[in-house]
Amino acid sequence: MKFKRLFMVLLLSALLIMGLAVSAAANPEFRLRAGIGLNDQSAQFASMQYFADLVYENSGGRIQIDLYHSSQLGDDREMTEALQMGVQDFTCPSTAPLAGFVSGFKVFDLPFLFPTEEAADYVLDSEIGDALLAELEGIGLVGLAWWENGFRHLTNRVRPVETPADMAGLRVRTMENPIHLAAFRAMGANPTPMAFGELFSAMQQGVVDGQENPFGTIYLQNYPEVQDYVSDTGHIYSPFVLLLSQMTWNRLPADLQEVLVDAAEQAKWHNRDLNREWNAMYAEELDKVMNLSRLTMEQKAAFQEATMPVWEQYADEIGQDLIDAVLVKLDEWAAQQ
Ligand code: TK8
Repeated sequence: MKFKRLFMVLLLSALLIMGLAVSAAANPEFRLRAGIGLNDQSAQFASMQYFADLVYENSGGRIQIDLYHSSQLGDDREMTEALQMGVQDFTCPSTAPLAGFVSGFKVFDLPFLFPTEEAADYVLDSEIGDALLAELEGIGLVGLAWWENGFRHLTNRVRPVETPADMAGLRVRTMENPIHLAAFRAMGANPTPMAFGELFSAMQQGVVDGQENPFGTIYLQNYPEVQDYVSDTGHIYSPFVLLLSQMTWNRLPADLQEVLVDAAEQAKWHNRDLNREWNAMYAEELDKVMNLSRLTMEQKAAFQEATMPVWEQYADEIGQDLIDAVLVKLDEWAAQQ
């Protein structure tokens, strides 16, 4: 009889603990929403999932992050504004459409600024990147980490592009950023700024002839269905920035704020590694389905030379001090190679 009672107590205790665990999973203390522009096949989405899983695990189930992809919650600028209003919790935009939010972000739009991804890491993870993230605090945003979109390459449906002359007159969609527009005008194109979510249909309807994005985006957004030519111009390196609403941050206790910061840092390296692996893989896939022009150093130099005037044109708007600081940091990186 005694054994039976002990067994029932243990069984009821186990059921109670399981019930509490299930109820915690069903009812997290904080249920947050994260929106991105890329689709659920992207390295960015996989990295957001990795981040969300880390946060859930390290918060003991107290924070659940629901992920929305493919611009379901809006485009980069709209989602960033939603964070400022406190109606969305996370997003991870390219820095280019945020130039209007943080002027210093424009430095990353200077054509051919970064020679490699590792050089970009060195600058973004330095006091320069920290200072730019800190500028977000004044506008209702918390910059959690610098993630990677990657080097941008040109696609179009008109002709192979291997020299600036080949770019003449091409109607190219760019992100909504004055320096990107100026760079493509300098290369001879006829650029149109447009939100990411509108891009595929604009190419499908012939509103634009081409666009520019990293290889993974080109492949996973099915651009080969509406584009015939891709050139590995690598004309601009795009960072992503993982953003949290200041209003959400303020609602969280310090221990959960720390969980988010730590998870963002871990997910940053996961994102960069995955993004580089997948961009290289998708370049090979694109070579099978599009006419891929792999430019020589000399051909790339011609595009770089054509875009140099843009640096002088925007030096005052960006701040020569910031540009010089980035160039000094890049020299520091180069000296270590
Ligand atoms: C996705 C965008 C995209 C960017 C663009 O949200 O707009 O072309 O490269 O990755 O940020």
